[in-house]
Amino acid sequence: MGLISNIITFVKGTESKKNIAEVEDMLLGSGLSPSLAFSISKALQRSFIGASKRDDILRTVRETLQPLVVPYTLQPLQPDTLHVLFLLGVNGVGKTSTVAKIAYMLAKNKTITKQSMLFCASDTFRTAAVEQLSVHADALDIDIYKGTRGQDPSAVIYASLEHAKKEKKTLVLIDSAGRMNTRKDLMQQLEKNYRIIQKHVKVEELETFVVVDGNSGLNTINQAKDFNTLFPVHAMICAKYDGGGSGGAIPNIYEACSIPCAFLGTGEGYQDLMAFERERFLDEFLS
Ligand SMILES: Nc1nc2c(ncn2[C@@H]2O[C@H](COP(=O)(O)OP(=O)(O)O)[C@@H](O)[C@H]2O)c(=O)[nH]1
Ligand SMILES: [Mg+2]
Repeated sequence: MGLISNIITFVKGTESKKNIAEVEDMLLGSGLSPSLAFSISKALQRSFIGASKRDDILRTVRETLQPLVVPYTLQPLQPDTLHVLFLLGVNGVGKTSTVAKIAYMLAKNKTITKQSMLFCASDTFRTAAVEQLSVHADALDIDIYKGTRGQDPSAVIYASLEHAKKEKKTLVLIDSAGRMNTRKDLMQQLEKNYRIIQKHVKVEELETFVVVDGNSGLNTINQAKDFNTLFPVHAMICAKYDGGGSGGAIPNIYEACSIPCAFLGTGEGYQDLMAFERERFLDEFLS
């Protein structure tokens, strides 16, 4: 049974505190943060406890979530202006795959040609990571700038941006090394990466994305918050949305730090990336 059907069963014809607690548990069980679960159950309590109409309850929950479900659209690219997409996130969330998927989508939409893009493999901590992006670059026929193992990621980023300018590229997609958001030293390195990028492109030509694994529960809130304290994060990308998680990370993160959502990852193929859409997401979340 879906979230709303469950709530309705409990809300029907009662005002008991016990049932409110159960509604909150259901909201928590659907992946929402405790503070969001609390505000939604409060909204239900104010309006509809005692009422049993499915549509009324659905509307209340939807209206409470709606302002926290915010789509983000990529900035338009200008010819002859270098633009950078910088992807961040903890290990294994889906950064490298998402770099490839974004490039695939942009080329397919004819937003930009493959020749005008460059991948930057700045995850020099693991040889396999550079290798992984190289495989995508070959498969998609997109140029790649690679660091060597153990090289300072900032140096790799610097060199890749110089290279991009020389080669008259329009878009550089930077795959960063997976960072534990709790490791201060590693996070400082990311901040250095950011400063290097800013030396090459104007502030409006840099977009930063935190990639989260949609199945990681409430951990994603702190991940997004921590990255967002280093420098402004423009949007999140919720990878592995196909993995059975509810997508609760999306309103949770927006509530915690006002980061909207650009894309959903929906599988392992290049085509498995969707622009994030509010109403469609709410339909799925509440079904
Ligand atoms: N099912 C599914 N798997 C994904 C998705 N995005 C990434 N993956 C897989 O998750 C694993 C880790 O992804 P990777 O891009 O290497 O993560 P990174 O460590 O953040 O760079 C790989 O096996 C990917 O194929 C997604 O949206 N759905
Ligand atoms: Mg990676």
